[in-house]
Amino acid sequence: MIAEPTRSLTLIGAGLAGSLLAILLSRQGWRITVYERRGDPRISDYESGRSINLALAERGRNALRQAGVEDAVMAKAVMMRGRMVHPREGDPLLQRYGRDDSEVIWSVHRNDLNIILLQLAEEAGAQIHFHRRLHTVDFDAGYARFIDDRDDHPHDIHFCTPLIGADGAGSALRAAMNRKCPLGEHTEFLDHSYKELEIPPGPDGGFLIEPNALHIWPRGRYMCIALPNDEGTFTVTLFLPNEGDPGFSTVRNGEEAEALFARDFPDALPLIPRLRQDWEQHPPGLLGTLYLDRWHLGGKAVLLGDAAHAMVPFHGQGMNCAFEDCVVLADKLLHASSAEEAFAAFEAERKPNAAAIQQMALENYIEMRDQVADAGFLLRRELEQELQRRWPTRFVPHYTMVTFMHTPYAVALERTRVQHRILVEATDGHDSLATVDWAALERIVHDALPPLEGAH
Ligand code: FAD
Ligand code: E1W
Repeated sequence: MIAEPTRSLTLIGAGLAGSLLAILLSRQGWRITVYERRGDPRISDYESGRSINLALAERGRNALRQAGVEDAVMAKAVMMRGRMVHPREGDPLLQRYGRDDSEVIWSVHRNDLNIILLQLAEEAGAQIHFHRRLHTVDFDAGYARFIDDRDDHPHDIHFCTPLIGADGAGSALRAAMNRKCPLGEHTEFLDHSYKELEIPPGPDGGFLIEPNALHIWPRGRYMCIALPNDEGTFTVTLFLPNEGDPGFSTVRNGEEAEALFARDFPDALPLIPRLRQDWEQHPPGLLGTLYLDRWHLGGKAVLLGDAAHAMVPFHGQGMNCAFEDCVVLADKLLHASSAEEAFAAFEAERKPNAAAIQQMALENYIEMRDQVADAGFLLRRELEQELQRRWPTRFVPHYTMVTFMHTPYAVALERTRVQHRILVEATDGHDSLATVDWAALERIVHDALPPLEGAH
C-alpha cells in the first residue's frame, strides 16, 4: 500500500479512459485531479454536435461494472447481434457474432458515455479542470504548463504527484516524457483514412435499416460500416485508401463521393441525405498504430489507453482495451508499495496484450474488407462453429475470445494462430464439412488447445 501523504495523482485527459480511471481511483481513496483540454461536455453549448458511436464489448463492460456505471451506460446502448453484410448485389445477410443473445456487442455514444463517466468521477470526489490543455512538463521542478485554448492563456501548475497520461493518441504527456527520456516511440500510419457520415431517422422517427446489427459493406480494398444510435440514426464510416482509385486523393469533393456511393454502395446512398455536405465539412481521419518501448518514467509518469498504444479501429477494441488498462492500473496502484512499482507492473502486464490487440486489429481490416463473403472463409467459419460446438472449452473462435471473454489478448492471439492452422489444414481441398475426419480433428484439437479459462 502506498503511504497516505502520497496518495494523490494527477490525470491528463478526461476522455474515456481518464474519466473511468478517475472513478476507480477516487473510490480507492486517492485524491484525483484531472486536466482536460476541451470544455465540459455536460454544458449545453459544447462544440461537437455530431454523434459518434463506439462498439462496447465484454472487456469494456467489465471495467464499467467494476466502476459501478454499467447499468447507466447500458440503458442507452443499442444491441448489435452480428454483422449485417451488404454485398454489391443481392440482399444483406446477418452473420451472428456469437451463439445467442448473451454474445452480442453494444453501440454507445462517445459523448453520452463520457458525460456519464465524468459525472460519476466528480461524485466520487475527483476534481476536474476543463479548458486545460497540457503543453509542457518540467519534471525536475514539478511544474506543468497548461493552455486555455479559448484565450491562449498559459496556466503554470505546481505538482508533487505522479502524472497519468490518458490524453489520447496525440498525447502531450507522452511528448513531455519523451523529451525527458526517450520512450522508443514509433508510429506506423495506415495508408487508409476514414470519413464519418450520418443516416438520419426515418419519417416515423424509427431506424431506416436493421437497428440491432453492425452493418458492413465490404468492397475489397475498402469498406463502409454503420453503427446504430439510440435516437434512430446511424453513424456511417467509410474507410478508403489515401492514394489510388477510389482513394481520398481521387475522391476530392462531395460530388465525387456521391458518385463513389452510387457505384459501390447503391443501397446506402439514398439513406445519407447530407453526404455531400458532410464529406466537405469533415476532414478525413488518420489511422495508425503507436508503439512504445516504455510506458512509464520511473514513478513520475505513466501512459495508458491510446496515449500508450493507439491502434487501428478494425476490431472495435481501442476503448475496450483502454478500459481494461484502467482496471489493471488501479489494481496495481492498490497493491504496490510505490508508484514506480505499480507503473512497472502495469506496463509488464499490459504491453504484450496491447501489442497483441494492435496486431489483431490490423489483421481484422483485411478480413472485414474482402474475406467476409469468400467461399473458403465461409467454410472455415462453418468448421470453426462446429469445432466450438463439439469442444467448447478448447476451440473458442477468435472473435469470441477477443469480444466476449477476458482472455488476455496475447493468449487470444496465440490460440488464434493455432486454430487458424487447424482450420486451414482441415478444409484444404474440401468444399463442404461432409468429408472432414472428425476423429483426427479431435486428437489435433486436444493436443494443441488446452481448456481455456472462462470458456463454456
Ligand atoms: P481519448 O478518448 O482520445 O481521450 C483523450 C482525452 O484527452 C480527450 O478528452 C482529449 O480532449 C484529452 N486531451 C488530449 N490532449 C490533451 C492535452 N494536451 N491536455 C489535456 N487533455 C488532452 N474503440 C472501441 O472500443 N470500439 C469501437 O467501436 C471503436 N471505434 C472507433 C472508430 C474510429 C473511427 C476510431 C478512430 C477509433 C475507434 N475506437 C473504438 C477507438 C477508441 O476511440 C479509442 O481507443 C479510445 O477513445 C481511447 O480512449 P482514451 O481515453 O485513451 O483517449
Ligand atoms: C466489431 C470501427 C469498427 C468497430 C468495430 C468493428 C469493426 C469492424 C469496425 C469488428 C468486427 C465492433 N468490429 N465486426 N465484425 N467482424 N469484426 O466487432 O466494433 Cl471497422
